[in-house]
Amino acid sequence: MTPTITVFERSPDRGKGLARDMRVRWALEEAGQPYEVRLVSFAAMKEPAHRARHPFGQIPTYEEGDLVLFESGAIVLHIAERHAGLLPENANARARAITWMFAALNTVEPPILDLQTTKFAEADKSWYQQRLPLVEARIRDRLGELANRLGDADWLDRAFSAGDLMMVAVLLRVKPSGMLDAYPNLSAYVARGEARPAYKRAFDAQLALFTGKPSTG
Ligand code: GTB
Repeated sequence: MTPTITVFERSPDRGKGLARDMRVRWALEEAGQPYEVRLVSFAAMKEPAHRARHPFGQIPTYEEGDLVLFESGAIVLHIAERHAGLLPENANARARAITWMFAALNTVEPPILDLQTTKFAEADKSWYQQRLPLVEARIRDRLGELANRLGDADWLDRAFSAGDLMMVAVLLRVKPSGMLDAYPNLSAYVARGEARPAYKRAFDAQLALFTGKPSTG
């Protein structure tokens, strides 16, 4: 059964792939699974019909027959568990890949989100200039630790997995700030993710909503 995902009708990033449907699209592309897209406006997201899919009135969601999921991490894990290509067969390696998914979402993404909140919602506050370097320092701590662990490896635990997909998706959110540039191995890691054909297909599909040009993937 072809799943349907919800995405922004008009993403504020104008198709730069920063909204969280991108990670779901990428996982579906890695798994070779076709999908349908339902576009939702900011207003429609808060209506009962969408809240039945997503209690917090957000995107992305995932519908497959009777199954309705929200939370990008849960959706990517669902896809990875049901299709080959995103989780290793070996039980311990699989558990480690899932650990990296959680690390991306629970340890690396929160300070990155904090920076975005600080810049977009707190820039007019009297304490903004004091707070900004503290938030940036917390990101640098995490990036430094992650860079040390990755070293000169291509991926976090040998072969590419859903753990890398999620980590690259999270790091892409900090890339526009320029903070990644201080960690050449992380920049190269993100570039490896972006170079994957499945990533490119997912990126082109979401960008096509802005350009009006159909994606060619
Ligand atoms: N924990 C949830 C998940 O991982 O699925 C978080 C979902 C979430 O934050 N969704 C956002 C949303 O629906 C879109 S991704 N926001 C609308 C609302 O809350 O009313 C966050 C996002 C939005 C826009 C950009 N951008 O334009 O660059 C990047 C990321």
